[in-house]
Amino acid sequence: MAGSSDSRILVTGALGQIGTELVEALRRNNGNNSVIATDLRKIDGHPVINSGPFHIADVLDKAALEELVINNSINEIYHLAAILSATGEKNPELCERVNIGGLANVLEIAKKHNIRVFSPSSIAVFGPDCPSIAPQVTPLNPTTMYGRTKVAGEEMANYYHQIHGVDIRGIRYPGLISWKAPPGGGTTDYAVEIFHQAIEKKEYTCFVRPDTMLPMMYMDDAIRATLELMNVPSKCLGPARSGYNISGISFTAEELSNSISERIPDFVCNFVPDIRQQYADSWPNSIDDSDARKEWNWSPKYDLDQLVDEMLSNLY
Ligand code: NAD
Ligand code: AKB
Repeated sequence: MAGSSDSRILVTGALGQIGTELVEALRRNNGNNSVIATDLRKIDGHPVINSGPFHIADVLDKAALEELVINNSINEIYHLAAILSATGEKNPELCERVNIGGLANVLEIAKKHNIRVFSPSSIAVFGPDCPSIAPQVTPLNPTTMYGRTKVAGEEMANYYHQIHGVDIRGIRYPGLISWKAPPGGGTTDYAVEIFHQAIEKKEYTCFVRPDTMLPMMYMDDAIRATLELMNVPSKCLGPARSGYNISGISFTAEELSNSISERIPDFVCNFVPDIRQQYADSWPNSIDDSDARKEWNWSPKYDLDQLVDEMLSNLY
């Protein structure tokens, strides 16, 4: 179980937006040396590298990943390495290779060494035919390569669970908003960039229209959801186990900008949509998370005002 003294954890993509905070939480709960952080890149002085074991590892190098698993007696993997939506549309071949190939390697290693896996999905699994409040079960017809890899990832995870008994779990994270690490090339990045620019320049050019409404979540809620899901007994989880809908807050880009202006009165936000508008338009406005609430008691804590207060007070 996550949080138990015998957890030996490996995190892929550990220097990214989520990994930076998830590794911190996992090390707090399990001890620094029980959490082996890995990433394709190294960032000097990064808190993940300074606070415990770190190795460079490409998730496409299955042999190297397996060696790390064996040498460190790993029994749990948090597989965060991925190419996100906007970067993925610039390089769909890389997106497909990393997101599907990396997960395939992790699943094979998990099967062979009896490892529990957390593998994130995304609201990007939904497409334009999804109702504006996305149900847990609905046709998944994403327009982006990233979304397609996430649908495939959920299906691969279900297969390894059903056929090979691998204990794998996942969450369809909304757009995540945080201040400790920058976002890694997604469509929802505007909701983080706006805070940095509001503080540094009092001006931001937002790449989606003011009326763009997307499901979002403060990082503290996402980390708590991840740990809570991994701590639930496997028998409590239903067919959504590889990609639970979880809901945080939905707001338009204009509502976010107005909320910042209430706290920084001379802040000006301009709206100049680019290609990322199309990806945003293909995603739902909000999320029905009743399965997660019922099966593992999921409930978000942060509303828009709390999120904006937290972001500004931590970035100032
Ligand atoms: P990120 O881009 O910030 O971090 C991903 C990390 O993976 C980076 O540090 C990168 O160096 C690493 N990486 C890329 N290719 C690699 C490879 N071949 N081998 C090893 N490492 C590699 O992403 P994130 O926001 O931390 O997202 C983590 C996971 O959560 C991803 O699966 C993503 O799809 C999912 N997710 C994130 C969000 C969000 O808003 N941040 C929302 C939904 C889902
Ligand atoms: C992205 O915008 O690509 C990510 C996501 C919602 O998966 N933040």
